[in-house]
Amino acid sequence: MASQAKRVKLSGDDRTSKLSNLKSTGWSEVDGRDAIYKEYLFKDFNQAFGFMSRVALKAEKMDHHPEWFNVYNKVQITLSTHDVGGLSDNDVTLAQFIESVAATVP
Ligand code: HBI
Repeated sequence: MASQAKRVKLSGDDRTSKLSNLKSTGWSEVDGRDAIYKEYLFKDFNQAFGFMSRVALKAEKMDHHPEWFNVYNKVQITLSTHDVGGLSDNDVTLAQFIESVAATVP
């Protein structure tokens, strides 16, 4: 499966470059963990849950799942690859997809 090929822990310049791009869109590194985090605020629960539904379908298709928390219009997302104990290209791909979905929410 494609996502298996991406389950290699990012390191070195590759990790630095990809993290830099993600940070430019508001993602941040998690203290004490090789993971990234972003919080999204939507108009209401309907928009938040619709966003989560779209991301969930992509996550299932990738076989790569976010750690997330939702209360009303807020969605807090942490991404890391459990199988390698840190960030992989799967997390980069899913973060980029998450950004693309969030950009479509009015
Ligand atoms: N999601 N974030 C994340 N990290 C994983 O390692 C992972 C996953 N979803 C499914 C999954 N791994 C399984 O495919 C493997 O544990 C077999």
